[in-house]
Amino acid sequence: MVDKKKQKKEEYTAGQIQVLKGLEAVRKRPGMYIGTTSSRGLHHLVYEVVDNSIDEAMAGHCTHVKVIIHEGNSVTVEDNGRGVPVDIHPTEKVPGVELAMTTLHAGGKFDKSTYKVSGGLHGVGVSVVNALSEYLEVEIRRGGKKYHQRYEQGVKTKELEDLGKAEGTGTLVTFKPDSEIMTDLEFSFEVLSNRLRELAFLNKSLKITLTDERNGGASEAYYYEGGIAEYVEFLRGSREALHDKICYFESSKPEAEIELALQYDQGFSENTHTFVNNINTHEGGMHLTGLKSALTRTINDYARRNKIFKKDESLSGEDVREGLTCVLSVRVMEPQFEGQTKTKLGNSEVRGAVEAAVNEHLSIFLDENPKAVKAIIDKSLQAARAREAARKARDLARKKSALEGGVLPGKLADCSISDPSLCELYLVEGDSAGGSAKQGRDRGYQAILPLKGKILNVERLQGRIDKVLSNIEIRAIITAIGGGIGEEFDLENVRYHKVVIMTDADVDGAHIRTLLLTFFFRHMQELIEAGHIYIAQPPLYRVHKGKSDYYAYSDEERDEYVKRLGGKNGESKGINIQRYKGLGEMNPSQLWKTTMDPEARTMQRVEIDQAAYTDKLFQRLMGDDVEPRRAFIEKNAKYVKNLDV
Ligand code: 0RA
Repeated sequence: MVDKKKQKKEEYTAGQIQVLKGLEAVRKRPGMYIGTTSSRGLHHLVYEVVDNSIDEAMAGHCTHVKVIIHEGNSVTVEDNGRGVPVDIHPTEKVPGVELAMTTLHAGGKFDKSTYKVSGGLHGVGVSVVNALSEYLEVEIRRGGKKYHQRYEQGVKTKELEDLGKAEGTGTLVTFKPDSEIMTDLEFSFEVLSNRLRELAFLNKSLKITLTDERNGGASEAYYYEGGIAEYVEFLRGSREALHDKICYFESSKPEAEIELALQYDQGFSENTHTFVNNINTHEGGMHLTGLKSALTRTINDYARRNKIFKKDESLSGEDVREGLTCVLSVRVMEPQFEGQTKTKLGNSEVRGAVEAAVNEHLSIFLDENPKAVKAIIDKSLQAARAREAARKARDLARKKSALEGGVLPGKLADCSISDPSLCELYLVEGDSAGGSAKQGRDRGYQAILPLKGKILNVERLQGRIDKVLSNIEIRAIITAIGGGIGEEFDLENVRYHKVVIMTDADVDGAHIRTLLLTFFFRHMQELIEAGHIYIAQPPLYRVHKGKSDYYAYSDEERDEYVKRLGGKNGESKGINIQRYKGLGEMNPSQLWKTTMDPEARTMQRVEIDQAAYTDKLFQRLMGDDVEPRRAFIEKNAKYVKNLDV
């Protein structure tokens, strides 16, 4: 005979065991769920919680999302949506909110009829955040009442509590990432603000606020009635517009909801950013393909119809995208994300939908804005001519290098093995540091290319690839790396899988580093995306006493070593502190030990986290406008405190 009461109890226990197993899996392998336990994963936790509120906004129920970074690095995300359901789930026998907080992928169980941020890059669900938090508290206002529950390391510390009467509806989640799991615990205001701003642009008329309660406090609010049209204006930044009116439209098709904004400027780069359900599709995909075909076709058709072309002229896709700032945002019910980073839209039906929508609305825009069209087509024709000139210049450069016997640059001290996956190329500022690096290196797999003087600022020469190629230092870098540049860049031919920028820790060094990064970003972006670009981290100090030698990479570390050697500050007890102003102050063996030896060095890998943001950054740092650069350097002065200003 089966005892009913007992059976029920066992069911509950089995459910609990499932929950614990699930959370345990997350805590055991956090990387599987959030990528990393370092800074990137840490911020991912916030996005995961925010995404739920954004989903609620996309469903039309929420107008304001508040994010607060508290002292001690806990974070609150609050929205004025409907509130997470609190009623007991019919089969699981726990409140809806508890289910959401403790079961993996529970998000979709509630509500399938709306677009979701989840399912793409993030979308692992808030239960993962819960599992990876020292504590998480949730507060819900719903049905005239307020509810509260608390969890520690994903496990509830009490049942959902009814706190009595309350007005309005909404959800508030506060969590503190668990220091037993996360290796980074410090939230970056800047990182969060960039993503939240992006989300506000993508969800027009949704207000997102970010408050930092730590040291002094700061607060920003993002609210854009114009949505991605305002995003385009923001992204264009200081580049001068070619036409005043931004082309903007929304179109609802069975396959997708489509929103597009674009504007041309006097610059030469293309800045197209595509999103699917608020996720940046870095690798593009079907929606982007549809957009590109429609753009090329519509502009060519217009020019032909209006007899703007000379007889056999036509414009290529690249020609019509030069100087274009464009944001395409689509909402798809069941997005298929493909590609290496799962940021490529695979749904083929979306391609035709986007193509048709862009054909239709761009034609209308062109017909209604004759002055804009003229400027756009003139510019595209110039692009076509410049492209032809560049092709000739490249041919010439190629022939020239053939004349030089296809040889590597004379200044390059190459390594002896040839497997790119094992090889490293150091780009070293100055001949003297270059000399030390040559002597100190492991010549088996480490190659050295010393760079003399200033590197060309390519940001001011966009579209002038011939000028870029005429610079000797840049040519040496291109030849040494071996993959070519721009549209012809081929990762397969790259000779080193680590290209390491090694500059002095002073203002000039920072400048050269930025110039090099600008060059890589504009002309070898794939090399950055493949994770092949690094920044060497030479020590800032040598702390020396008797036979002991310590190298410190920060002020804190220096103080730590001083303490370890029994001193209070630099002067005491025969401790000598040497501050390295340049790489040249280290002898070859010190340079090896501190900066080049894989066993001992730390290197920073360069990542393009937010291509839109990075584009703006280089615009500001390296473009023609002096003012934004000064503002940027002043704003970020705290990050350069270690530099020798
Ligand atoms: C599913 C159903 C309903 C609300 C939510 C999810 C919801 C989840 C989160 C997470 C953060 N904020 C949220 N706001 C809402 C309610 C469905 C209904 O009321 O009919």
